[in-house]
Amino acid sequence: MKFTDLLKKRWIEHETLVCVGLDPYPEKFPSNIGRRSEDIFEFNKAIIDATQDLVCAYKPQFAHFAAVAAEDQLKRTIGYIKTKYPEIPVILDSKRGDIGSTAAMYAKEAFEHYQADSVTVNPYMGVDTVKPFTDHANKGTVLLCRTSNPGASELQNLETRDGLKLYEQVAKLAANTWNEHQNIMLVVGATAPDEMANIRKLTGDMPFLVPGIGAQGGDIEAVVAAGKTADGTGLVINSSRAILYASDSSDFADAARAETLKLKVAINAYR
Ligand code: NUP
Repeated sequence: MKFTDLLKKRWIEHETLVCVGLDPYPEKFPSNIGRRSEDIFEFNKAIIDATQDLVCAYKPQFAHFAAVAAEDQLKRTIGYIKTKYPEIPVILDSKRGDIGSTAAMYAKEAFEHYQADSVTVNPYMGVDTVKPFTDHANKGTVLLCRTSNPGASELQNLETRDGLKLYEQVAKLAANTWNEHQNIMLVVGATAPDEMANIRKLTGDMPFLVPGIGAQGGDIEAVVAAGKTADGTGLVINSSRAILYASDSSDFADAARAETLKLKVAINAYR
């Protein structure tokens, strides 16, 4: 099934906009799991089994695996989701971006090697570097538009032509000329609700990946008000550390479930 259809089905059938981010820090794992890079899959599996009915997506972050030479653990994690819970879309967060010929290899890496349903991409190099991803019509391409980090406004909020900010130009291109296959989604940080409202005006019902809730302090009510679509969906609201490390003891999976449920209920209260 097409990535965007998987997502829509999940939003409706499971009444959830929550995405659990899989950002493994082995040194934070509970001692019953072990704290080696080889223990990452078992940790992720416990988190996935404990939260699968509460999420609309999972988002493994590539660097957290690659930094400890655990790419095999990433492949196993995505393979596990795709086999056991094939209806849950996986967003591989690797923020790729390069000239077209290399971008095609990054797309192959994400969609064929790792079997992700979508991948985060830096659009700064322009259309020829985005197209190798969007040409995979059934997969999702998640473009950085207005990120959640403290320095995001330094470049992304710069004024450009037609009175639009740089992030608004990205949103406009993404919603129009770049979106031939209707498979683009945008990263819009929870820490920037005003910008999110501007982006929503430019993009119709385009789905947003929203990091910045939880550990980064984004406000759920403001995010839902600024970003939801007319049917109360349109958002994939990610939380990583606040869920994964809710407890550092053997009850970590139960604690992760409780945090995920809390976030789901809090979001739904404002939809
Ligand atoms: O703008 C962005 N902000 C952000 O935090 C774009 C992202 N992809 N992320 C990612 O979301 C970040 O790399 C991390 O994997 C996750 C946020 O984690 P946490 O703050 O919920 O722990």
